[in-house]
Amino acid sequence: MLRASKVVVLLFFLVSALPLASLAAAPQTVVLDVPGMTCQFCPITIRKALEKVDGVIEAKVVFETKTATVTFDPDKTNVEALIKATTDAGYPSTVKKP
Ligand SMILES: [Cu+2]
Repeated sequence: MLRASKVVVLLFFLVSALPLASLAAAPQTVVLDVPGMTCQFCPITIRKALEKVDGVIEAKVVFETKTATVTFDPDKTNVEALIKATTDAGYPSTVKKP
């Protein structure tokens, strides 16, 4: 009886620890300045390039402000990789200064 309850407690700890472990990699968001956009179709090219990067959760590219707002998993990718992706697509970018 005592041993069985210990197993239950142990299982409870294991199960409750799992969501905490996945929370450790909280998504990050970065805003990139992409000054090379020249028309309404440039954002589509840039968005597709960013979404190809493993770890990118969401990319919003706005022509009017010439910015790309990217949400990504910091365990899988980083800002340097995002900048490389837009640059390789023909649109060099930099981290937007607040
Ligand atoms: Cu264009």
